Amino acid sequence: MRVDIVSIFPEYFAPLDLSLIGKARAGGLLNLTVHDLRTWTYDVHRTVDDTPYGGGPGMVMRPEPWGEALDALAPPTPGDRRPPRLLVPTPTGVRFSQALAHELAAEPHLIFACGRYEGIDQRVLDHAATRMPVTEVSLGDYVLFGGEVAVLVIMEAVTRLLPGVLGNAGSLDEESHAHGLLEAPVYTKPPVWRGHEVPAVLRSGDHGRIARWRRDESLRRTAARRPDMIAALSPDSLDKRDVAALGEAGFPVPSADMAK
Ligand code: JD2
Repeated sequence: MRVDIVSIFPEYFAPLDLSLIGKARAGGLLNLTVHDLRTWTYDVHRTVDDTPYGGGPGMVMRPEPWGEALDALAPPTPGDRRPPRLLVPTPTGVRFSQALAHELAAEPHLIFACGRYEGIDQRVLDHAATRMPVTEVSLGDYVLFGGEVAVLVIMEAVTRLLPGVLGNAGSLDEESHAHGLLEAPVYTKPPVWRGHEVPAVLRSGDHGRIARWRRDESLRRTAARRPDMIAALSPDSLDKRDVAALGEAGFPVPSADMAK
């Protein structure tokens, strides 16, 4: 997969040299380049911002450097070749999710445009959309200073889905959001640490009881922390023990009598 990131703070992306992302890059699975937006400025001050039309606080990123950057990174696509997909982090975007990470991991070429200030002149995105798919994306309902951290998050989620990045050990089914429930807690040695014991069931060797315990913990956790995820469960994914576990977690299951 090819990835281009455009930002006025290219140094922000130093973490992408490390750990498994760095290894994916070194191994040729991920061809990632970070670009300084100011490469495409020509005034003596290398200006990237200007005052907003209509007034209001702050500054807006001017369109010209972005237009040139996108011309350089996404030249007119010859014939039937797929154009790159442009991702623009913004607090007004669609929510980033594991499902979107899977979509992005299947793309041959991603371009990330990192805004700062009050964001990028909307015409940049409108014009880009005449040439390539554009997705405005948000990490969540809080306000950051710019898009750089969002790109780090998205690249971490996407890279671990690329074929060959994870060994067989950490395969796809492991994802906390794949089953529609949060994962159960995890433990390692020693069996007692500062007076806290590893749950006996996990040391019992009884794989049936272990699976049921993990399922109960998943349900308990999800009910306590993510009631929205419980509400989204299809009733026929719950058996009678699931309904009992949810009941104990103080979560009345609608149509519990439907449970298998
Ligand atoms: C960004 C800003 C608009 C006020 C570029 C914020 C984001 N989940 C998220 N929260 N905030 C962002 C984000 C992303 C890009 C930019 N700002 C600051 N923009 C109004 C402040 C500028 C994501 N993804």
